[in-house]
Amino acid sequence: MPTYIPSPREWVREQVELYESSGGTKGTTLRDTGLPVIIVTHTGNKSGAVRKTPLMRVADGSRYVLVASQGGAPVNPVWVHNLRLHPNVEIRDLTVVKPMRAREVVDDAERARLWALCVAAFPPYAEYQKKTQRQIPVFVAE
Ligand code: F42
Repeated sequence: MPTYIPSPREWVREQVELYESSGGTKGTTLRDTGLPVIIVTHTGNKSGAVRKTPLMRVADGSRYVLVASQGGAPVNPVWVHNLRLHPNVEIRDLTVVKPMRAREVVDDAERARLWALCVAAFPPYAEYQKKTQRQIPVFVAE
């Protein structure tokens, strides 16, 4: 079993810890927004370690849309590289945990349709995209 390496960011690490230790009944929203969060468990592209990343919950039917916004930072979050190399992930949505496969969305029309869902679920994504030069990567977990 590869080791789990928690996020170096304290608030992220603590959210994962609370979400998982409560079996998906606590720590399931983003701070004071009250908007739902999922936990994506994936594999480090260099370390091979288990990584856990909370993301906003954007549902498209039974699929999830994963948005690599990182608050509109200039560079992609590291988990983008992890998902590109190791697409098999596990997604926790509250009490339900499912193995899924993440695929980066490259088709413009598909991305446009999904982006509208993302912004509807979490309006700040639109601001984050304006803030950064990069096109924010979007994945579908299915
Ligand atoms: N981030 C988003 O991008 N989108 C969201 O919708 C989002 C929502 C959200 C909700 C709640 C919450 O608590 C956090 C939320 N975040 C959201 C933040 C998100 O959880 C991540 O912290 C953020 O996207 C940054 O991702 P990151 O993968 O860059 O994480 C950093 C902090 C990190 O963990 N870095 C590690 C480190 O040690 O510096 C590296 C982890 C890693 O994967 N390492 C690789 C490996 O092989 O293990 C190798 C490193 C390399 O260089 O390739």
